[in-house]
Amino acid sequence: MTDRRLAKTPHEQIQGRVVRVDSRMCHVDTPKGTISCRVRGILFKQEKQFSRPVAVGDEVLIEERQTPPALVVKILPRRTYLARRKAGGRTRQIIAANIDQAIMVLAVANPQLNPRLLDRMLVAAEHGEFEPIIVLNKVDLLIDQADLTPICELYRTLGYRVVLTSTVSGAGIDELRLLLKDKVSVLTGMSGVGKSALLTSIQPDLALPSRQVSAATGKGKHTTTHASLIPIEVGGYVVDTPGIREFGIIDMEPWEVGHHFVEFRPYLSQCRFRTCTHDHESHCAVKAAVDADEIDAYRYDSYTRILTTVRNESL
Ligand SMILES: Nc1nc2c(ncn2[C@@H]2O[C@H](COP(=O)(O)OP(=O)(O)OP(=O)(O)O)[C@@H](O)[C@H]2O)c(=O)[nH]1
Ligand SMILES: [Mg+2]
Ligand SMILES: [Zn+2]
Repeated sequence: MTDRRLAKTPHEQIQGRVVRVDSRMCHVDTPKGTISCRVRGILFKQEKQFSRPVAVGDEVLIEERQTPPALVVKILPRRTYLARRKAGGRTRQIIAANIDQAIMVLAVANPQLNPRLLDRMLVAAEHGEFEPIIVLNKVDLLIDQADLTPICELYRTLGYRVVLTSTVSGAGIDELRLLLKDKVSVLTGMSGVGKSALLTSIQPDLALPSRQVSAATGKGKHTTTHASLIPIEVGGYVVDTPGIREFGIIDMEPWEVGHHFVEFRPYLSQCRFRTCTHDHESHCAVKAAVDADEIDAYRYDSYTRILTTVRNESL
């Protein structure tokens, strides 16, 4: 006679890493291989902060069922995450979790280089506490590469690594591949800057979708629709994310923004007010440093723009 209670014994739980997320399903890399899972409904209800409870990179516990699919039953605490605010809305979306470094890809042309966007991305990376690496792609489109010297110098002086690449000439690809080795890296940047093309250059058999930038608008078409974690031959994973049109700065108090500008940090303790936002306050060491040319005026201008966004978002 069968003991009916046996059928109800708790299911065995397996730990794995989410490598792909579709609307309600996700694919989890486990010691038993990649398993397709449904996300337990309660996790959607419990999620207050983000539009979806599971992101690529998440470490999760899953339970296999007699009839597939398996079930994601628990999301383990995240070490880091990269998130954005959905365009036009207030819901936040996690792009990837538990990542070591963010490869911030910008094109030097087509679409046009946007250092304001770069500063926003850097703030998000500093806030998320992962290492940012700046990749300036499509250098083959420049007649004179010396045009990039000021921007390279500015960000290198701040301590960031800046890599110049071209998927056409192959410049910088070996350097980028070495930087990716044994790390979990997220590639982020506007649509059409060449994220997928860079991954294909690093490892041709990744065969990711890549399409032409719209000639009419100069904007890339939204080619990559689902983020996924891709194992690479040299070791590690990369995350190719859908293009980011609006890179939201989220979950931040106005006074925190200055902490994410690395060059402000030495001055912060010298401002009179601990919660100084370095725009209207008196006795502000950051503003004094800008006036003394110790802090780059362009970066300070980026700062004030981001501060305005953060203030509006926290209203
Ligand atoms: N000239 C030139 N074109 C490039 C380079 N890298 C990529 N492209 C082109 O730029 C276009 C967009 O490249 P993708 O790799 O699809 O861009 P993406 O960042 O993945 O875009 P989304 O998936 O939409 O976010 C394609 O037509 C590529 O061939 C480069 O180094 N030089
Ligand atoms: Mg792509
Ligand atoms: Zn100040």
